[in-house]
Amino acid sequence: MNSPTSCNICSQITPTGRGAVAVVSVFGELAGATIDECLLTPNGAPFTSRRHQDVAYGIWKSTGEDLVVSKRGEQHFEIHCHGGATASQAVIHSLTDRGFTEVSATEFAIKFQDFWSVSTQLALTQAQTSKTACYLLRLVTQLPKQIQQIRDLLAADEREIAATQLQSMLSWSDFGKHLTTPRIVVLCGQPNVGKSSLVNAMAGFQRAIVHDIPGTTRDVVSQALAIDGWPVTLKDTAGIRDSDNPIEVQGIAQAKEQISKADLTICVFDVSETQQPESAKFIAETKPDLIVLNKTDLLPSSHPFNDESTHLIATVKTSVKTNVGIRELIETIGAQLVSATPNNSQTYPVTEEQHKRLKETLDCLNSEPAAKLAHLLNRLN
Ligand SMILES: Nc1nc2c(ncn2[C@@H]2O[C@H](COP(=O)(O)OP(=O)(O)OP(=O)(O)O)[C@@H](O)[C@H]2O)c(=O)[nH]1
Ligand SMILES: [Mg+2]
Repeated sequence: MNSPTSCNICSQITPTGRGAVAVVSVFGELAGATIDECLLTPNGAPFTSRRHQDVAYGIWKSTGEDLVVSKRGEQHFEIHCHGGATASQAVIHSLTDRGFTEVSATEFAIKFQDFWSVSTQLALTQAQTSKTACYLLRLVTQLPKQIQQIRDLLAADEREIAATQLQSMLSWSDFGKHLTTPRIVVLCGQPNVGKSSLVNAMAGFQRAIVHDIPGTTRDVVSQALAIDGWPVTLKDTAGIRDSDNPIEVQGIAQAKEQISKADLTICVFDVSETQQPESAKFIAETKPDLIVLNKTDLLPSSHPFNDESTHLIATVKTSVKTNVGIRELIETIGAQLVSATPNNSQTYPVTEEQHKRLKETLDCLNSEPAAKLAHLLNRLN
């Protein structure tokens, strides 16, 4: 645990917005005296005379607000107010009036814990599904332990073992990043093939406008959803074709940009319309990870993709109209997005900064076999 230096800081450590309780944490050499000055306890005795970890009810004199104060350490207190911004902000104002500096919850936490614990806890607060929260919750304790183990290995001059462990952690960086950052799935294709209809079918509501006029979608339409518990941003794009319409041309340019940034690109075709040579050209240009042959209700018994240009690409047949193949499509996307998961003892970075620190340590180990220990440990701090 880091020992905090002399300073007077306060922070709301619960999330902003509505909640049952808002907690303001206070630290510093002025903390005790300020709490005693501002808090009226039921028997009038100063709160700081209490023991470590004691909890007491009181009234915050300047606001008349009922609250509960707990003593976390000689210079560290927590003030539990009514939820919402008003009560906690009033407490923070009376603290800043008395010389405290308001800091973010992360800055406050980093005074007491190391970077690895704080940044992983912060990532946990950003989890969007219970599945990703489970992975992150395990890392809150295991990642700092693993970092300590690597520090110990370096101190014992076991550099090769440390490098192997760093390498193994970094091999899961992309998985770790996507525990909080949704993967991007882009649907592209020629106009009118049913891209927006498929987005709506997967989202479960009418997110995008659907129409039988080709060129309906212009802007990129994004929809957040969870596929097999993994956070995903689904992007519906403008149908790609040669066009003189300047607005459509912009939409098509945006569609191509989205394809270049996607984690998974899905090319949608209308089985009843597609000409094989055109489709092959389109596939060669967009290089999809998955092909969807939509509108099978119009042409149920055949499809035009039994050629060499597509046989290596996974294909799902759908009909939005008759609700066929949508579940299979969702399952195939999930399987393609996350083909492997780490075992329970594997640790890995979950933020860009964590990745950077591990990578720099490994690079240093590989490029400077005689690097000084302090130099290596600095990178892991
Ligand atoms: N028969 C049938 N019609 C469908 C199916 N899926 C979509 N459609 C219809 O096809 C038309 C075009 O659908 P959209 O979802 O707007 O197509 P899009 O690919 O988004 O079109 P653009 O935005 O113009 O690129 C609409 O009339 C839909 O109702 C399907 O599986 N079967
Ligand atoms: Mg559309």
